[in-house]
Amino acid sequence: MDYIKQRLFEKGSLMRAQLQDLLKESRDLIVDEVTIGNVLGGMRGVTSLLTVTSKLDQYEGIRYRGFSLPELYKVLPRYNTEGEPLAEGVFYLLLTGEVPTMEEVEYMRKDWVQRSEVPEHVFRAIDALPKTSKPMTRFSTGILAAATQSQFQKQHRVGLRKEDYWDSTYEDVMNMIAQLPVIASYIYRKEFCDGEVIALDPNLDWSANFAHMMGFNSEEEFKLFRMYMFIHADHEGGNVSAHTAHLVGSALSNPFYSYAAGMIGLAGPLHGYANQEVIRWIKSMYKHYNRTFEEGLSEEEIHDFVEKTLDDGNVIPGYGHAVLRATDPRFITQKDFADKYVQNDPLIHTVNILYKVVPAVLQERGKAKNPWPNVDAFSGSLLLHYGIKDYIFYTVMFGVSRALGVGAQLIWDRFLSLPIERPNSQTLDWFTEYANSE
Ligand code: FCX
Repeated sequence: MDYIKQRLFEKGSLMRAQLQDLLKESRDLIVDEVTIGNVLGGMRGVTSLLTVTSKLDQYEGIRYRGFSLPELYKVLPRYNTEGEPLAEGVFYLLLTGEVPTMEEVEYMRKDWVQRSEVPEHVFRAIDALPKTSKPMTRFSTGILAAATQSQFQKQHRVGLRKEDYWDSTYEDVMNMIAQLPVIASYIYRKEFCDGEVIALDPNLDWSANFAHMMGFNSEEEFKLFRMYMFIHADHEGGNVSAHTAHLVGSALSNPFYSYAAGMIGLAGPLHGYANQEVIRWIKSMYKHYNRTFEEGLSEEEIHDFVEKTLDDGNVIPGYGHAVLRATDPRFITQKDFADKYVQNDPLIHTVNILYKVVPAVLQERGKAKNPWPNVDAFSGSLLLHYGIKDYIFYTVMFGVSRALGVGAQLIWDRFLSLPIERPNSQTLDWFTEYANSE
């Protein structure tokens, strides 16, 4: 058994015992109540899922294994003090709950490099899609096609024992994570560049390799990709992409299927497409005023367009959140990055004005529970600044990163033998009759 699996096995055995004790001692303990408002409100806030990798605090934002983003900057291995946390270390932490050493990060890096060869038919499956296919269609198709490698599926068919499910799930998740930047950059190069594919560099880390294979090779661009992959890696279990992957995995669908399903969920405008929507919306604002980014817009003009968007019955993309009730720390991390590395970018200037204007307008309207920006309000402007102009690709980048958290959780789902999910549903008449009977 390799080193990381050994660590996982030791930890996992203790957690299995913890879970069994919990079930034995406290199976009937009530942790939450469910109202009709919850049922009709997307189960918002109802505690009903077990996620080991991360927890979202409504004011402080995401914590990976208890560490906030600023704390992770201090503890996770980086190539130098000015650098960004390495994805290999993020995954190690999410998976094992332990902060890795640089040696452990290097072990993971080499392991992913070795697992990065994508079967040829994956590219053929992507190529077979019509030209009109969106990048997320290509990406999820690629992941599904890669499922032919699934060791979990093969072993399950020949009678794998339940307590061993985690082992081949681990192999699948590791292979999938290693291959995602190759698949994603293939889509990017084919669709938005000259079609020339760039080979993986075995000396680079996972995030920098993604940048390299997309065609970005400066140290600053590597830092951008490391930061982006780090902040998007996980957001606890109830968001659409993470929950979908967990749900589909609960039917013992293999990790490639489960993750591809999660990616289809990420492709909604209220979730992972919001990073594209932000840029599309800002462009539409400039078009409305017939102005270029360089010519800029005044605070008043931006304010009026925000009001107009709401009056037209649309949401302001990049603002609001189902859980957060403060500015998303992932927004702050990106703003800090921009403040440090980017000077005089007109689009980023607009994003900063929006940060001044939008919360007050949303507060005045009194509808959105959270008037503050989320991660998507900033990410597109940074990517655009560094030359990733085709914003319909942004959600694919988000998706590559999210594999770190969701993949780690899938391994734990199988380690802890979490059962198939099957909440109860009732008809509208049932709810009405129930309400009338009370
Ligand atoms: N602009 C305008 N109205 C908004 C709003 C926004 N940014 N955010 C919320 N509202 C509205 C809702 O549409 C809802 O109106 P309704 O009662 O007429 O349906 C009302 O305020 C209450 O919604 P609220 O409870 O605050 O928010 P939800 O939990 O229902 O929805 C999302 C959360 C994120 C979906 C919502 O804030 C939104 O649509 N934001 C814009 C899209 C976006 O940025 N999504 C990315 C979120 C995140 F980062 C991610 O998951 O990737």
